[in-house]
Amino acid sequence: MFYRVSIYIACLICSLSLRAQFDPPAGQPGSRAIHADSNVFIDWVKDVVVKRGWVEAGNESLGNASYGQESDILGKADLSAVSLGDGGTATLSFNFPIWNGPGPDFAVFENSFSDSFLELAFVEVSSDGEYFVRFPAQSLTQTDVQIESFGSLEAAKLHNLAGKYRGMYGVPFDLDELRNQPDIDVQSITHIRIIDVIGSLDPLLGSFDDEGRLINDPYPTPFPTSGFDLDAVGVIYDTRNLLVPEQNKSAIRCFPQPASDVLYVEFTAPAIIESINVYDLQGKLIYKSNLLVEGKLSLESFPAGSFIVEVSTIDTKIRQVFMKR
Ligand SMILES: [Ca+2]
Ligand SMILES: [Ca+2]
Repeated sequence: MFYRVSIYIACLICSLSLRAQFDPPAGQPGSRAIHADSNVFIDWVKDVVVKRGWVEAGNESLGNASYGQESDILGKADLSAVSLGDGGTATLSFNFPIWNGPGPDFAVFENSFSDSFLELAFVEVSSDGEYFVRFPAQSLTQTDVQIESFGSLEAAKLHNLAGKYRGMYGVPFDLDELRNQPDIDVQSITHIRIIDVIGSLDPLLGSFDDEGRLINDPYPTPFPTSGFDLDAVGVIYDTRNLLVPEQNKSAIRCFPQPASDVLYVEFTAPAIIESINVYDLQGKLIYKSNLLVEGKLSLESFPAGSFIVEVSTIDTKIRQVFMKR
């Protein structure tokens, strides 16, 4: 009896310590997933170099993963993807460097058909294409039983791992988490590297999270589609947000920063406004109007946080981040 009670308590402690603590699958309350159609994305991958991994890390005679081609990673997410294979990598570059704006700065898309069949990857960034820093990944999935080829994972047990949502929903990454890392500049990220997680529970083959836990994900997957399937990476902030063209430099100003009840939008040259949209950082449209009375946008109905205001005039469109206190 005592033995059974001890086992019960051990299991309880175990299940408590492995309790989900990160955000849930796309579409559920609190999910940080961002749909590919979201307005927050201003650009997508321009160039890619893929190094395929093995179909099965423990059986190299099966060769490399082969599904998809590099061009499938370019442009907007569309479910066409490249299978990286066990431990395979994709090194991505962009039209403009990515910078650390408020909230997530880019998002990684896999092509999973479900909320629970998840293949995972690490994400690293670089300011020179040579030296990369990894986002601190966390996996709270149990490590006693191997997730099989078509086994299930829970998104809420995964953090800072690409592939935690179904296809067309990007996993957001916030460069702010890496702002104190030496040898990269989070205001100028030129390359992103995606590295397949080898989900084996064999410590000689497997992959570890930031806290030294083995990451359990479907293994083996001895098919041409082995490993993480990289569809796309969407950019939320790049240096174009900072480099306003010379002729527009003082054309619009939003102040104060942070704002409380009112945000003033000031034009230094005559402008005919077509629309004013405000998005939250997940890309959800939360305010829409086609006029601005006395240059004021009332923020009374807005919660505290960061937002993107997008002002479209007849000849230009300007987006600026603002904070409400
Ligand atoms: Ca950020
Ligand atoms: Ca694609």
